[in-house]
Amino acid sequence: MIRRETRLSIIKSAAKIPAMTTIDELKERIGSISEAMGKDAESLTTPEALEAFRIEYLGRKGKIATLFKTLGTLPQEDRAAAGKLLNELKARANELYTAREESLKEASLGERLAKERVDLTLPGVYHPLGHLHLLTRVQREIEDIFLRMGFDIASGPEIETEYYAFEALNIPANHPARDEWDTFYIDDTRLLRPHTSPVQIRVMKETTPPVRVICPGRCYRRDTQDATHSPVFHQVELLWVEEGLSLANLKYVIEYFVHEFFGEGYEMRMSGDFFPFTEPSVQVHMRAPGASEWLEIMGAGMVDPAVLTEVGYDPEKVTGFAFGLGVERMAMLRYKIDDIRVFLQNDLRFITQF
Ligand code: FA5
Repeated sequence: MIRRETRLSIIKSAAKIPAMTTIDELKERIGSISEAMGKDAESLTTPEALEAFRIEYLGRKGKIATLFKTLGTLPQEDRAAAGKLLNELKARANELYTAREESLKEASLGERLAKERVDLTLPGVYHPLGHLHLLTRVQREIEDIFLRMGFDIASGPEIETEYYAFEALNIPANHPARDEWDTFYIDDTRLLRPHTSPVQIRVMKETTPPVRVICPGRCYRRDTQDATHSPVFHQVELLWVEEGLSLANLKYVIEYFVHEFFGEGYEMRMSGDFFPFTEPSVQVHMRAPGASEWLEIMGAGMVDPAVLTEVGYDPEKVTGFAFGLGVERMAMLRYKIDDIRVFLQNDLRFITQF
């Protein structure tokens, strides 16, 4: 029973193998397959056709595999030569297949590139980069100089009470000095601060000497707007309270700071002034190289004993000095800006220069 089945299957498979009795017949067959294969390969323009080619020639049941099966029907002495010929045929089929596969890949890539082509001559999309306003930069630069000198930075509210803005600074209600600053009230007792000096009071009330601090911030005044005055401007307040400080220390700090900020070539002039909260009081003017005009940059002085007493310090033990510096004025001198109004006008032609 088993034998019969085995025989049957042999007969079946033998029927599929083309009978090949001589190597010449095999050569002829190889020749015609090779020729057909070359022609077929030329018309392979789609991945489907390529796959059909692979199955027809290189597949497990393909033409070449079928020829390999005939090897057994050849005389023993021809088999080696026939095997070699068949291997060459198979190698050629593989070559044709790979070459067409490559060129199809290239073609589809080319098609995609053509479709997705980027036109480099089109104008790009412009994303402008912003930067800090000149005043912010100048203020930070001033802060950095004092941080290096060992000062801390403090801040206070822009809406201030009369007590901190005036009374604690030795400016009672009927003092003539109020006229200059008595402005922009929110209600009966609160106003937009006209200077940063109230922050001195807040700091001193919260700490004990030694105090070494700067207080940068925005200020508001009723000043008529002109080339050097703006109703909104910035100051940096400085306060140093400790035992044994004198006007000479104040002068040194100002000179050192001015030199750090401006470098060489700027002239500085100090002259007497009056502030109810300092005694003696001075004002400082600067002149840019080659300029004829002097510009006031700050008011300064030794902290008045009445102010030290008000915050609970003993004026017999400690002394101190303070100044209020105009940030816009510093920027104007450094960058030769002759009108303060440009800082607030938001004109990009000005802003982007820095
Ligand atoms: C004061 O404001 C005092 N608080 C300064 C001070 C502090 C003195 C501590 C003593 C001790 P004055 O009003 O002079 O002072 O202003 C100081 C600086 O602020 C001026 O030198 C100027 O640079 C700037 N400033 C004042 N008003 C304006 C304004 N309207 N526009 C631009 N800058 C101004």
